[in-house]
Amino acid sequence: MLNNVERASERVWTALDEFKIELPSWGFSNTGTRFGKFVQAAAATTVEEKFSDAAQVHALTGASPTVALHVLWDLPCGASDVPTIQALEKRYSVKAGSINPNLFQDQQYKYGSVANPSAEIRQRALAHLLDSVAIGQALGSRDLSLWIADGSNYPGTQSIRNRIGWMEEVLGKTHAALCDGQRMLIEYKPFEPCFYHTDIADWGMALEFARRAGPKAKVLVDTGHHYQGTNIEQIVAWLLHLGALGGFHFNDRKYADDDLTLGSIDPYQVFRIFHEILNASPEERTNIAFMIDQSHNLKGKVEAMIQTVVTAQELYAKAALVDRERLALLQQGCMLVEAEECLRSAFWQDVRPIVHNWRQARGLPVDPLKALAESGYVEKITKERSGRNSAAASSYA
Ligand code: PSV
Ligand code: MN
Repeated sequence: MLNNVERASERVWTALDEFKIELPSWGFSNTGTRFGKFVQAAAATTVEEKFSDAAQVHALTGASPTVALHVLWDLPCGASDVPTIQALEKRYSVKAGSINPNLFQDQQYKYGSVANPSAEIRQRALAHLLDSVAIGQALGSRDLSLWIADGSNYPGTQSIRNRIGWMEEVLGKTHAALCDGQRMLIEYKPFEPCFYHTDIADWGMALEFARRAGPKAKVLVDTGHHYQGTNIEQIVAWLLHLGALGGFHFNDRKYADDDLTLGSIDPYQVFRIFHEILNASPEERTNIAFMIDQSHNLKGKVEAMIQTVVTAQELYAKAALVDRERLALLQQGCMLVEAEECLRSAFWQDVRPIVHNWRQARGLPVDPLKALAESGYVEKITKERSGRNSAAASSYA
């Protein structure tokens, strides 16, 4: 018979074994704010370097076997770049993960992409989506991850209603091209780059677009894409209830879409989100894509990614510690303080010793950040890449 402590440890180990989180290729390259970029000597300058960095994070954490690709940034020639990606998958033993079409950068998208008033531009946006579906199929990637930045900046300048129809039409056609096992995830964001209206502004709009597109369409929750004070775990509970939760883009924020390290501002919120996920059935959980969406302007990129994965594992482990049976009884009896304490006590428990034991048992470094520092990897890539990065820095001057 296991005692309570052993049972809790077992729950944490099971949770850690199943927890995988995808790395964003763009999190390894130089990115910045709209005011400028602080170029880092060690940042990845090619897709191969992004794979190499992702592989390093996975080797040290054992939790990130896939890397999300942004089509325009990582496959600039579209489907003809697929063999290059496949060769990198082999060389670095990390797989391509979600495929992210880019409908926000091209000059033609000034007034929108799939919701642009021009039928010709909408058609071009659809063509890019269909190319991205084909890339996903060629790479055997499950998820097409859509962030559509469309919207407008001033009242009266666009027909909100027309744009709903245009968006619906293109998403429906994209859904029709998906093969078995492929999904499309619809991400929402209330503002930025548009500052009056955004065509997919919240989870309700994303859900409705997903429902109308078809059963392979699900909602993607980016934790940085909400107004201050939004109860994100409630959105998560609803999407789970409706079988519509496709996945997450994890990051933290203090003000807007700040791209801060997961849990650096509000770890309790991440814990509450994970608590809702661990309340779901194991089947529901296997189909939730956990992805990081962070671009670090100041922190070292590989270091920040490892710190993020480790934080995610720790918060997931804490959520696994919650005594759900007891909590359910307390909730049923409206034992408010006891119920809250039951949840809080899991959050406040230091799970690091359990996570360390788990890492040791799985042949992983007990402290991945320390192992990175000792590996000499960052020094090596700094030497190899600094020339290219300083050339880029002078071109931004
Ligand atoms: C937009 O803010 C976003 O969250 C989308 O997921 C993009 O693909 C990503 O950031 C990278 O710019
Ligand atoms: Mn995102």
